[in-house]
Amino acid sequence: MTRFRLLLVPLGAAALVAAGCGGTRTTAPVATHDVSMAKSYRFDPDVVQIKAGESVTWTNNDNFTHTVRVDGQADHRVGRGQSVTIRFPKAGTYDYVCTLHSHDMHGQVIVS
Ligand SMILES: [Cu+2]
Repeated sequence: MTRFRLLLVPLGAAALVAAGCGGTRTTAPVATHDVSMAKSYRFDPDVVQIKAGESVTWTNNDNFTHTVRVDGQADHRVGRGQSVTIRFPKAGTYDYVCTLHSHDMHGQVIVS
């Protein structure tokens, strides 16, 4: 019984940390074509809204290399001070992620 309890405590702490990270996300989409990879390990804003045929540019303003991968497509490596522009020809909701820091860095492009 004592042993069982010891196992439960660390698991509970980990779950709390994970919930805290997810809760800090921006939820309302922002109408913009520019996403900053801001210090530290953030997409700002993380949820953006554009029209079909338009592009989004991600610019790395952090001190670390990040990536942008949209819906399992090509993974774009973006070093410090660099940027990547991706065009969205079709309407839909596209999830994107930094594959190096997927726990903290993810967002959506909503194309109308
Ligand atoms: Cu990253």
